[in-house]
Amino acid sequence: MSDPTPTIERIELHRLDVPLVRPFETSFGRETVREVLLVHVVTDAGDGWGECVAGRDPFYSGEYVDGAASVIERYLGPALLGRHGRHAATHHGAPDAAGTTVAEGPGSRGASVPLAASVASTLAFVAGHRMAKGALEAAVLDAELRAQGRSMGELFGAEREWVDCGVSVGIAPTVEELLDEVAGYIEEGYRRIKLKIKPGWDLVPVGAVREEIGPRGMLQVDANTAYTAEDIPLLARLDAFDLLLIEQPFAEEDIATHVRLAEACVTPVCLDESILDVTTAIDAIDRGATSVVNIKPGRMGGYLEALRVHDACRERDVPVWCGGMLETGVGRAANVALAALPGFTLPGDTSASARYFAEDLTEPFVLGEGEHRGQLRVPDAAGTGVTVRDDLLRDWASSARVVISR
Ligand code: SMG
Ligand code: MG
Repeated sequence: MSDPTPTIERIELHRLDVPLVRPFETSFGRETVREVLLVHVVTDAGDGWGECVAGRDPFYSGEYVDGAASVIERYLGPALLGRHGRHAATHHGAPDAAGTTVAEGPGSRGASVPLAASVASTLAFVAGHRMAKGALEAAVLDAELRAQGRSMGELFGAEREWVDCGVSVGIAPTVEELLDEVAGYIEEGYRRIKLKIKPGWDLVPVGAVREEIGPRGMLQVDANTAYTAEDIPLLARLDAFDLLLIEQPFAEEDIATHVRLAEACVTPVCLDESILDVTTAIDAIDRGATSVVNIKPGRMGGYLEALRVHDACRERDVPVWCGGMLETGVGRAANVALAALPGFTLPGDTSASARYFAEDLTEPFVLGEGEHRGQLRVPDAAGTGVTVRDDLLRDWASSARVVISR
């Protein structure tokens, strides 16, 4: 613990086009290629990698990958390097108790990773852009933990060696094709199925899948904000299918309509897009808008905030599960470590690499067998525990890397 806090020397941005094994369709669009933004942070104590979860288009949220790369290049990267930004000069390299992320009292996980714990406060002068900030913080965290020889799971407080995996199933051209796809995932061992829904693709496909997987199969749905208050009676009819939860049927800002739905149905309502940090999480829980929370570190500005959301939910007996954003092995590794915390009592969208990619950017995540069927092993090597493949970084590059230096 007496190691000096590392100093960031350089930040590199890598843009990749990673082909998907099959198109992924949601209520807001269809992806055939995952456009990935990777952040590589080089410090005087070693380097680290973080993955930005922003998508190609600003449809899931207001953030998108070109915007994230731009805000990092123009504002966030230079601030972390101490070049400019309102707080950069005071916080960089000298995190102190004024950094909100480390001033959380004893037992705070941030205390042993002072550089990573200072990132959020250093970047707070930029409004929003949580996915961009989260990618930077993840890269710094990886570098700092590698330098200490500690894994993400160790820092986070992972209590399991294996985590239960679910799979998110996109909107299919026909119900028959959906049933085929679901049957394939069940065969592979996935422990929970999540169906993407939208108006016109809800009761019928959900009913068909419930029939196919039987009454005991874990099933949930995700609407990605595609419905409005008028649809409450229709959504309440999903109660017939004994779902684990209904995820984010209404707009990100619309907490009130989620409360109304929660009052109108038995199925738990779960917020995803609406939960931006621990404050919005507690507010949504207190108001009765969400009785389960989808934790996606990228959406919350990073893993350290995600830990706070986990802890706040646990104190309130609100179950959480780990969401996914079609991450490569870089982001998946950290998600799997997070999902090993005790509050993650439901299977996550932490699928195997093969769910999306024929080849992963790191060692692939492969579902276990026997008693670990439908589970992924939590990496235990330092940092994320995975290594980025240089060959694929080159082969999949969609533009020249950007270097931000002091
Ligand atoms: O990584 O398996 C994954 C994706 C899971 O459905 C998933 N994510 O709203 O939860 C969600 C979506 C957002 C991503 S859509 C591009
Ligand atoms: Mg979702």
